[in-house]
Amino acid sequence: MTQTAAMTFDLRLAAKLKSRAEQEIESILHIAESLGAAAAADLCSVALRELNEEQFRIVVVGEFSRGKSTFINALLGDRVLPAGIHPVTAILTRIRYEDLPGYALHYRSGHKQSISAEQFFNIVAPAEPDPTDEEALRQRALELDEFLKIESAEIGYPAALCQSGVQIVDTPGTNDINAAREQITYDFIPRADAILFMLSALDAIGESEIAFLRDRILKTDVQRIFFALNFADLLSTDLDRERVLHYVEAQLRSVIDRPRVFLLASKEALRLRRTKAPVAPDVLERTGLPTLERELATFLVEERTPIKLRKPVFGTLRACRSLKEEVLPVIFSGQDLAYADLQKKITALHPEIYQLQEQRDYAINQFRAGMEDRIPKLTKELRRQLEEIAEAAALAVRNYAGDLEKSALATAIERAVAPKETHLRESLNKLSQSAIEEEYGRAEETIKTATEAVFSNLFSDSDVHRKSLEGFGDAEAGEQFVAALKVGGGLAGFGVLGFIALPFFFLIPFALPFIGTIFKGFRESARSKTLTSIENDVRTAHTEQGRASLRAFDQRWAKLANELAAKLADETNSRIRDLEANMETLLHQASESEISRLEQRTRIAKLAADLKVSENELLRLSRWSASGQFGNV
Ligand SMILES: Nc1nc2c(ncn2[C@@H]2O[C@H](COP(=O)(O)OP(=O)(O)O)[C@@H](O)[C@H]2O)c(=O)[nH]1
Ligand SMILES: [Mg+2]
Repeated sequence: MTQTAAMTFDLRLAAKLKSRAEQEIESILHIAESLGAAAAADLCSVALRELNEEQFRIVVVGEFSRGKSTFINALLGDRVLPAGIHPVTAILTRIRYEDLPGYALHYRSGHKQSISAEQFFNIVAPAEPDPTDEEALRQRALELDEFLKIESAEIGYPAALCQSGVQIVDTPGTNDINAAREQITYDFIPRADAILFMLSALDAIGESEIAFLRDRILKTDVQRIFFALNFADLLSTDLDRERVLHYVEAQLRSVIDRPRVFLLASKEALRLRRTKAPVAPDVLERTGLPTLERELATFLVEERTPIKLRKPVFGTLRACRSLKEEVLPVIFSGQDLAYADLQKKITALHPEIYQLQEQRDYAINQFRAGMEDRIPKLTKELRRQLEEIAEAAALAVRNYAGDLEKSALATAIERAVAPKETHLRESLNKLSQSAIEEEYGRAEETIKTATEAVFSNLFSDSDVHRKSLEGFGDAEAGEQFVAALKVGGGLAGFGVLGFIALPFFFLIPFALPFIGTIFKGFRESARSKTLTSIENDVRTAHTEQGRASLRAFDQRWAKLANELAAKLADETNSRIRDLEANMETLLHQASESEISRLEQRTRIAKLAADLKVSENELLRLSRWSASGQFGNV
């Protein structure tokens, strides 16, 4: 086991914060259950599940043979991934905790297949066939075809680091010209908690690496990047090491503020971690790995943990609010109402609920229609930008002045297209997001008004519930939290929608056409003829890709509308269920004798007090989240 890894990669504070949150959520869940408040209990259960599913995700990127896989192996303390493999067989691989090691492949068809470690190594790092053996070469070509059907791989591994909640993603080289495979890497970047950008201390940093950083990482808003200068063992003097470090830092500063750069000797670190004999700490320190691990851990604890806690904590605070504002007042007021009055009220509730259901259907229909109406404008914008991208790609070929060499030309196209593609995703996501916010917000408002009407009818002749509200109200703290969220979360002001922020790549699946298929008429001799034919092919390929993107956009939009409509229905239904359940609780309580009523009152008052304590704890946690001040946790 990787004892050393566990020690330098210390995530204990994160675990502590998490277990604090867990404890409070559990006690609020218990209170909700004791009060028979199903909707609030659901919110708490969901929050608990989210909390437990939260993992830190470290995504390792960089060009081929920078030592990405070797570095990951060193982190894990074992040879989990094959290193030194042929670029063609590099696939994105996720590694997470599992008691026993296990390997699986995910195919593009959606199929998942478990395989042995040996099979995995054979597929990803096959022995090179003898170039004179035709049968072996044919076999190899078949394997490669088969290989292209694989989308990604997944490894479960019993490493201490993973057990403490870290998932690691190994990505294929960023200079892979297989666009489909590259796309997967891009999809993972925005979802990373930390990005480890692997560079070589020998090559320092190249133009394509800067371009990748600028156009692919920084454009997605990911600022959490660590740079490692691997192969530091191959630099002979300290002076060389210093020099490379400073050079790379200076280069990086042109695109990023205060870059965090570390010298690293991954291969040596892995060797040391795998030796059975005891290793003096300073020997391992010299590989640079422990320093990097400490920095990563500190970053994950201080900057990512608060963000991870936010959603479950906020969900539970919503449950608290519902308990305080809806459930407890109803219960308290019920105790002061005569049984007969209550029955009357409950009978009167049926038509109210029926009306509420009608309002729900009305709001949902409005929402669907509104989403439909948005399509033409969004599609028009998408089409316009896709045409621009196709044109930019073609233009890059026309103006290409470099050597007539596939990968250089591909890089030129990529460089022309990448910023436009990023802009497309960003602007369209923004447009879509605000359209959805408006439509969803309108529907939510309709439902909210209708629900409130039911509540106020129910209690129009009694202000008991309002009084009890004052007793538990901690409105100020709640607002502070919401305000903190607005600042931190970017998207705000929404009840539900704030948390279904679209993933960056959700709406516009857009991949560069596979460059390899474009270079049909590639002949080094006839330069201008070749370029013209490539230009046409590039334009055609992009136009076709554009059509596919438009179709996919339509489909995803429709799917999203359906999902959100279902969510609206769910929300409303759970409010209705809650209302009905509350009425039942109320009736039940009214029928109890005076003495047990007194007992009940004491019991509920105690639950209410407990609720307040737990809520305050969560608010404290959420304020830490907003401020990053963990002080004396
Ligand atoms: N000397 C030296 N070799 C290394 C180091 N890290 C990786 N390598 C070697 O470099 C080659 C490429 O490493 P690999 O991890 O497969 O790179 P990847 O393609 O980025 O995943 C392998 O042969 C490794 O053994 C290092 O720090 N020092
Ligand atoms: Mg690799």
